[in-house]
Amino acid sequence: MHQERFDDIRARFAEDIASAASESDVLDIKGRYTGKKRGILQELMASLKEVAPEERPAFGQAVNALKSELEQGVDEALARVRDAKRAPAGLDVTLPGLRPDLGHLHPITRVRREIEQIFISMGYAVATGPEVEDAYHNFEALNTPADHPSRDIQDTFYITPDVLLRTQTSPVQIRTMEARRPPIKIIAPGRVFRRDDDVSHSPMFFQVEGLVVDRGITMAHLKGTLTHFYGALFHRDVEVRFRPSFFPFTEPSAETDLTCVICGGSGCAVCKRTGWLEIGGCGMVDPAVFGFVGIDPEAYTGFAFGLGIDRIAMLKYGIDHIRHLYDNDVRFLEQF
Ligand code: 2NM
Repeated sequence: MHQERFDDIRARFAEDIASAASESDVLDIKGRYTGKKRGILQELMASLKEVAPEERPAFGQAVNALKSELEQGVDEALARVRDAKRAPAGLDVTLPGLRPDLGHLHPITRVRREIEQIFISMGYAVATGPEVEDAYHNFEALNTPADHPSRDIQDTFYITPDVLLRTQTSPVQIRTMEARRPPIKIIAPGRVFRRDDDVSHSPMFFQVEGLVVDRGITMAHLKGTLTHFYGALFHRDVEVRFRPSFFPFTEPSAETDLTCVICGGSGCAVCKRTGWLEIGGCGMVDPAVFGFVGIDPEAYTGFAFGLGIDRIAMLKYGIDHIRHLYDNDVRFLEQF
């Protein structure tokens, strides 16, 4: 009989299909056995003419039965290799998954929030205002005359002769003093813009300015406030030193120096061997500024100060170029 040929095909198919490792292996085997052109079953059917006439119907039925059997084998093998692709052998699905990368705050945002918290703890309110300002609030009311160099188009981004990108956050202090009576105790953090671009200057950077107006406010309050603030910010004992300076909006005015927080005052490359860091400016609000906002300079005095958040962030995190803060390169940002 032909039973042996059937058994032989069945056995070879079982062996082939068991060793199939991929979908293309299975499809290959399927073609070899059940393909319409020169498939093994096709050839088996072609040999029908060599079969005795009375056996032909049974032979034909047996070929068809074998064909469905092989097709079922192919389907099962396909299911098996597709499953294996989804969960390769050896994958332990009970292991914890990969932790997705979480976003986090930009170093400047972190430092700004820390600064805000320290002043909030001292009873200050946080004030904000427009980044696109008018010349009156950015210069005029700050006692900065029309011919002052900081008004120069070389230094300021003008939109029209009267509208500009604020060069400092002091216009927020002016707007606060216009709107409210003393006592006033605010900080104004935010973006400011100057036509400047080098290792320590960016055309857009962040500033915090502070303002306290009340009866009997003195420069001693200013120095004590800044000493406490910088100590809290850098988590160490620091000294603040005033060097006489000039700003149109304060009188007297001072540059603020801080004990170098890198070397502790003994002298290093960051403080250029001086033991001190230039960290900002400050002074007593000029009576002329009180005149612009309608506060009586005979009754009230006030102190004001300003500092750059970028510079603080660079010192806190040891960043050597301001550009790193604004490139938004994730390889840099991921370090914080
Ligand atoms: C500084 C330095 C010194 C300042 C003054 C005022 C205002 F509005 F009260 F006049 N706001 N900010 C000030 C004073 C800012 O930044 C370096």
